[in-house]
Amino acid sequence: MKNNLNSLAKEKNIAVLGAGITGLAVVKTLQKRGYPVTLISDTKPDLPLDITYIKDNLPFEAKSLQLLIKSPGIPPKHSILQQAKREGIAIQSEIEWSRRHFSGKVVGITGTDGKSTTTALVQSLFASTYPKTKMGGNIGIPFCQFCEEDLQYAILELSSYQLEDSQQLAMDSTALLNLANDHLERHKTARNYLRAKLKILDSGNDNRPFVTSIHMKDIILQERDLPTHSYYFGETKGCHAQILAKEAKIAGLATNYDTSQFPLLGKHNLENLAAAILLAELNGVKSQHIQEQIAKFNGLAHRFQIVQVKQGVTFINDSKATNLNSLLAGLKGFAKRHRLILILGGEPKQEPLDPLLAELQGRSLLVYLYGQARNTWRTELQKNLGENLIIAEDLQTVMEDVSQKLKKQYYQTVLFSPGCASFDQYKNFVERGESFINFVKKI
Ligand code: UMA
Ligand code: ADP
Repeated sequence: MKNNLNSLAKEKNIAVLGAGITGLAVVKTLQKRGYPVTLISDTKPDLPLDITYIKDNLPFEAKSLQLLIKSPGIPPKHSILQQAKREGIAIQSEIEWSRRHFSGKVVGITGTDGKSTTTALVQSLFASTYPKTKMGGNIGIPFCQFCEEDLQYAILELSSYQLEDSQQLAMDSTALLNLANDHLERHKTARNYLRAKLKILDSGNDNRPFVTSIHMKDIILQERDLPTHSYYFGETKGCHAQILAKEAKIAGLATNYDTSQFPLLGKHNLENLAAAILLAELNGVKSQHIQEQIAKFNGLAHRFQIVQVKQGVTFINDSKATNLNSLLAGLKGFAKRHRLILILGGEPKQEPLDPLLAELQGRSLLVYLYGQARNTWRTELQKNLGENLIIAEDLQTVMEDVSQKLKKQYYQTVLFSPGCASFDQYKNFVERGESFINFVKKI
């Protein structure tokens, strides 16, 4: 296969903004081809890189800079971005830049919740028909790493941060799973957040398949027309992938799929599966392969992950539930009478608590609240839950108390679904989830 990066010749004078996973991967991709790179970042990478590293200002020869490739975590107000805009330097997100140098087909998946799960599902469905398929993007593998590979498909999880600065992403198939309030600290308004998500579509997408929830139709119409080739999933009759939960089936475009052996719990995961089935069918994945993979998919860690069943109590780690929408999606799967211990806490997002309060109504549960959220959420939760709310400083204190409670009273499930970001006490949701798993092992 012809090397995709040969097309770089025109853009020799390149700078990379951000020295995290993305920035360093772009630097490595460029260096492999012998191109000089300038790395710009507020933090210096702890690596012996043979590069020009600068911090505060674009170099004096900035005018000769042809392209600035930007990492997703760089906010639009960053001084270097502002300066580049003033000087008329082309700015591209790592995703957009990589797309131009990747010759395989690309499936882009976005939404507020379920992106990683759906991306991994799509990857597993595609891989049986198209063995040269890899997943990447926000899931933790920078897309640029695929530029020199001979792949049939790249399945990309795309965050609003990655989409925000993109103009012409040229995705071959796209999915927008759902939308709820999130990342308002970066996008400021829900409208801006929707606009960033819709960057997954560009002028060419009218002729390419777009998959979304039936509930997203009206939301998208607030901002733009629906692409001509739009396909919907949901429970409603007439959806291209109709979820028939009671019959354990999803009626797809080509056939009905049996979901009785699908290992993931919850209605939200059936939505993710329906979206994945549509993307697979629309890209020619064989129905038989889809059916076989449905039973084999084991899900990702920290997303409604069953850690252990101990003496009749199921412990679930849903550490990736970093907002109320994802917490509610999991919680709704339990009947009101289910004896549940729910652990909430962390750094709350700017979201009204009403939907959570409504969902907690009439349930036989015990709720723990720890971390920064105990200051923000305490009063409202206490009004509704009274003595069924227990406040604790951190997860360790919570789990010590849970251990004592389980000796005295019977609960069916302990659900760790914090509904908040982890950053007040942990590095990220992975560290937080692992900490929960370790506490469970000690009980
Ligand atoms: N930096 C600055 N100034 C700033 C901010 C960042 O100089 O104001 C520089 C620093 O050198 C820092 C680097 O940028 O080290 C970090 O870059 P980055 O924040 O873009 O992070 P990466 O390590 O490149 O990881 C990114 C995604 N991170 C974010 O979007 C914040 C990862 O998603 C993604 O897996 C990775 O690219 C590979 O594509 C993480 C994430 O939290 C998991 N995403 C958010 C989410 O899922 O909610 C959107
Ligand atoms: P993302 O990558 O968008 O954060 P994940 O697949 O990692 O999505 O799941 C994050 C959280 O959202 C988990 O708590 C998971 O249980 C929940 N979740 C998964 N799919 C959905 C969905 N379709 N709707 C709402 N919540 C979901």
